[in-house]
Amino acid sequence: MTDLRERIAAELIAARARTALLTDSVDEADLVRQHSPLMSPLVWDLAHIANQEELWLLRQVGGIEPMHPEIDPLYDAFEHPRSERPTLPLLPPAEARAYGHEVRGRVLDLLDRVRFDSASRLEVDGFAFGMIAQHEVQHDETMLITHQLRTGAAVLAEARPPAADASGLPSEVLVPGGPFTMGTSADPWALDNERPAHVVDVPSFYLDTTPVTCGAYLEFIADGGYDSPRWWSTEGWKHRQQAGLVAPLYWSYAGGGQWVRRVFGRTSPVDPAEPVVHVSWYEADAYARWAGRRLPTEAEWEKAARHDPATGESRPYPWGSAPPAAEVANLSQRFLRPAPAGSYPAGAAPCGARQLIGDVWEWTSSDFGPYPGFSAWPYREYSEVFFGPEYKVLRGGSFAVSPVACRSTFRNWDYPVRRQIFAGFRTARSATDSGTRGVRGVVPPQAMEQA
Ligand code: AVJ
Ligand code: FE
Repeated sequence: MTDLRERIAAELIAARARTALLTDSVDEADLVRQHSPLMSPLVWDLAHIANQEELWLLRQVGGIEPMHPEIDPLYDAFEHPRSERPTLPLLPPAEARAYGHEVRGRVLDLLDRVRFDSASRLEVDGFAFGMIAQHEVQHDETMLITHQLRTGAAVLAEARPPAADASGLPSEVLVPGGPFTMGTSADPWALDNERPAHVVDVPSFYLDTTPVTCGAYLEFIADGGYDSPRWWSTEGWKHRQQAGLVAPLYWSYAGGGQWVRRVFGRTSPVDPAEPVVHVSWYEADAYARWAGRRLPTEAEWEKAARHDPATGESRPYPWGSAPPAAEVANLSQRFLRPAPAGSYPAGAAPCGARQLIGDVWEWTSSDFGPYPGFSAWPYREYSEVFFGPEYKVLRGGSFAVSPVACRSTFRNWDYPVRRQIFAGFRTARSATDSGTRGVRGVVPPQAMEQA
């Protein structure tokens, strides 16, 4: 119990440190401004984080009376779309901060006395506390997305991940066919859409060893990929035309074959070794077809990330069950960009794939839907209301998410047109397909270097 209490306190405190950095690094005008109609003003996220923490921990777990019931509707994500939020009578920055501070003080008091009573499902294994820690770091990623959208002088420190040596890495790895356990019934902090564990038979396939790099993506651009409808789905081509897409979001052409990209207020040449980020599902899908390949299904992605052929078991992370350390994955906004392809050999999966956790969210070909036996918990609006073909699943987490909300079973979802999220992708092919395109040669799995 002491361990659980300490873990919860540590997760909540770490999340709040990041929230504070993201909201203290800009001035008041910047906090209340809407930087894009796709995003809330940062001051909305700040009070929404506090309001959810009050709702679930103080009211539901603690049985404590609402502190300011009149503000609840302002911070209910379903009452007001993001585009409307700047017109609401939101708490000003100082009051939003004070509200968060007050709630957190009471939560830490509650944490000292809560008994994690088995009669209350929200309390068992500290689930509600884990859910709220995950909620805050998810909004820390949302707020970082807002930081990337904002214009003006850079305010976040630029820490760059070290260079990687990807030479000798095969371009793809084999994941042998057969059943594996997808989802989880055992992880106490897994969210409802990750449950329950169920067996899925996945035929043999090959998966890119690393996420697709800017260098590879530049070849697609140079080959006229954006101008050839043959690589695009019908919907994707329509969108490419309407939106005038020519390159990933934040890229601009500098002439002479050079592209530059803006990263948190600073512009620099596109790094060919870095995984591509800020592409829509439609662009990822078109690139994959151009490469003679396809996006992996969600089941393929998860099998590559956690199935251990030596034991037949599914593990929490590609490298096993130890929580993500700095040596295995690029998480927690430690660097504000993905690490070069081939980084993190210590984080490789048994199949040899690298960087499945962290760096960039990876688009999969799958629609967001319930697993067999799904039941909404603790509220329908976390996942269930989003199930359907209009959302595509992303896996693996980006450099912007924290370990508490990142694991091999974690599922994210968004519209196929979205590009402001930290999303990239890797490609796959069925073992029965040849996967022709020159940019992706086929290397026998035996030649693969195991980390
Ligand atoms: C799981 C990232 C799609 O940001 O909309 C935050 C997470 N849910 N507050 C989102 C979430 C409620 C959610 N995503
Ligand atoms: Fe939220």
